[in-house]
Amino acid sequence: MEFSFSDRPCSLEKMKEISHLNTQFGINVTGSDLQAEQIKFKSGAGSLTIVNINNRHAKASLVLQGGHLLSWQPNEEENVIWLSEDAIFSKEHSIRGGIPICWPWFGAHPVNHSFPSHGYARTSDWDVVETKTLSDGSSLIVLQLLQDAVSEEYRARDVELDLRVTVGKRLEMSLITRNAGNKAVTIGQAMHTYFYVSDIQNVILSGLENQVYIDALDRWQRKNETNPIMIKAEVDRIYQDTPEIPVYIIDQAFKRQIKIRKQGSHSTVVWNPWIDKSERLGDMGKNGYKNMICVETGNVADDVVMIEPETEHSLSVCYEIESL
Ligand code: TA6
Repeated sequence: MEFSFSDRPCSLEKMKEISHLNTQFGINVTGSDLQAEQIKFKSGAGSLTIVNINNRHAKASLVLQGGHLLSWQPNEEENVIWLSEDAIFSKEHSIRGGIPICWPWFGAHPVNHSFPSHGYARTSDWDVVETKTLSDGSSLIVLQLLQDAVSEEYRARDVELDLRVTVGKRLEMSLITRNAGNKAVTIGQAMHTYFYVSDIQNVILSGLENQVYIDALDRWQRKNETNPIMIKAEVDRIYQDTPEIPVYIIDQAFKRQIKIRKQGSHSTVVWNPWIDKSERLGDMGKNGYKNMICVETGNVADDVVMIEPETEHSLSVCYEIESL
C-alpha cells in the first residue's frame, strides 16, 4: 500500500506557510547513507499541510490537521498503517484511516451527543513545536494542538495537548495532556490506529485473552475473551483495565506480526466495521474492511483519566514489526 503525498496546487498564502515550515522545521540531510529531505512539508489534498518523513529506517507521512499520522513504512516492509482509498481530505473533516487522535473524549460526548464523535483534536489545527534527527537516525516531530480555533462550547479549558512522534525501525507516539488550570480535568482519549493487514480473515490478534471487554455491538454487555481473536464479522470491543502487555497482530501472509506496546493506557479497543457498517460509513473504500483492523490504545469508558492541576498525563504506544 503505497501513498505518495505529492505537492498539490495551492494559494500563495499556503505556499508561504509551507515555505515558513520548511525553513523553520524542515530537515535536509546529505551524505552517502542518509536521506536528503528527511522532514519536508508540502501542501496536500484539501490544501491540508502534509509532512513527509524519510530516513534510513522508514518513511512516514502526517497531516498537521489533527496531528494525524497517515502512513508508516519501515524499510523492506509493507506499510503498517491502513488508509482508505476514499479518505476525505478537507478542513475540519476526519480522515478514514491512519492514526486519528481521539481527545478529550472517546466516542460520543458523555453529555452532549451533538458534539463531534471522538472529540475535536482530530479535526483541529495543530502546530509544529520541534523536529529533530535522533542519534540512531530516527526522526522526531513534536506537534501541539491549537485550541484557539476550537469552539468555546466544548473546548477543554486550561489544558494543553502535545503529540511526540518518533519515526524509525519502530513507530513511537506519546500523547501528552497538560493541565495548566487550577481544577482537575477528566480526559477520555485514544490513538485510533488503523493497521494494514493482508486479509482480515487470515490474521490473529493475541494478547487480549482472559480480558474483560464491553461489546459495543451487543447492548454494551461485559464479556470475557478466552481465545486469540479472529475477525469474521463486525467487531467493536472495548477491553477495559488491560495490563501493559504487548498485543500482536499476527499476519502469516505478510510473514510478520505487528507488536503493540503501550504505557499510560488501560483500554484497548478492537474494531472492524465489516460490510454493512463500511457501507454506512461511506469512506472505507471498496472492500477496505478486508485489509484493516483497528487496535486502539487509550483510556475510554471506565478508564478515563483524571489529571490534577499542574500535572500531566502521557499515553504512549510503540509499534514494531517482527518477522514470522
Ligand atoms: O473505535 C471504534 C469506534 O468507536 C466505532 O464504534 C466506530 O464508530 C469507529 O470508532 C469509527 O468512528 P468514526 O467517528 O471515526 O467514524
